Amino acid sequence: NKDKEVSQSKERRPLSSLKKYLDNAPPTRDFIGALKAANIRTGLPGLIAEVKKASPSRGVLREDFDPVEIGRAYERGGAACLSVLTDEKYFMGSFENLQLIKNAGVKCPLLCKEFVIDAYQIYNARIKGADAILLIAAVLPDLDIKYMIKICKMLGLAALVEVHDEREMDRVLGIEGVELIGINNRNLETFEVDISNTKKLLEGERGQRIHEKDIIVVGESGLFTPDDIAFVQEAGVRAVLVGESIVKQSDPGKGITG
Ligand code: IGP
Repeated sequence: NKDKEVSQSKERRPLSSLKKYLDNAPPTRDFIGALKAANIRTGLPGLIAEVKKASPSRGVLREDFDPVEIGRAYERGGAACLSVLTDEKYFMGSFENLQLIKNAGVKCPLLCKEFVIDAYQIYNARIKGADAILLIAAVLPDLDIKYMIKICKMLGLAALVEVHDEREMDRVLGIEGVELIGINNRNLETFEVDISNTKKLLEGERGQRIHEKDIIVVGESGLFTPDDIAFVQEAGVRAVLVGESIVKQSDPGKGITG
């Protein structure tokens, strides 16, 4: 039975078939370095601007969605990095969008926003032009996170490890090699957003540990106004991930600097 499983998964996704593409893949860009540089340059959190057509909680965000136009506008507007949804089922994204943006000459490092549950997806993201991937602590055991971070390092990718409560934060702080943690303000079960979640998870001893480990924290979801950004910055983030509020603007690059 086990053999059958292996051969089926091989048939579906032969990792070896990716090898020749991996050997020819151009070098990755420094995702974390770009966030740090933007933070130091502007005194504001580095922006990861999200290319997102739709979401389960909000439906279609933009009818005239053109991933390349949006990616270019974000870059012009001063985003440090981009996040590109590749999940098709819930976000109407695609790997094609990631490749289109990369091939259009956008220079910002790219986060592949995919629900990663196995190593194949990481190799695939690397080949399709990603510079970073997302690892969601709510769906991955500690050992998988540790193993996937090793794969990322080997491939030159950054890993954004996402948490949304204290328990996940404590787990992730115990995993070797974590350099970038995202705090999601959206409760994944109720879809409710509360930006004070970022503050809550950075208070006290946790904040201290993060500082000592030189981990960059990204405030994620539900950020709309300059006050929201100031609030999470005050809480200790050096980067933010913003989707809805900027993707909906008539000029998505313009909303960034304001
Ligand atoms: C962006 P918002 O509220 O600005 O559109 O959120 C981003 O944080 C959100 O899309 C997100 C997400 C995720 C999507 C955060 N973590 C995990 C899919 C999977």
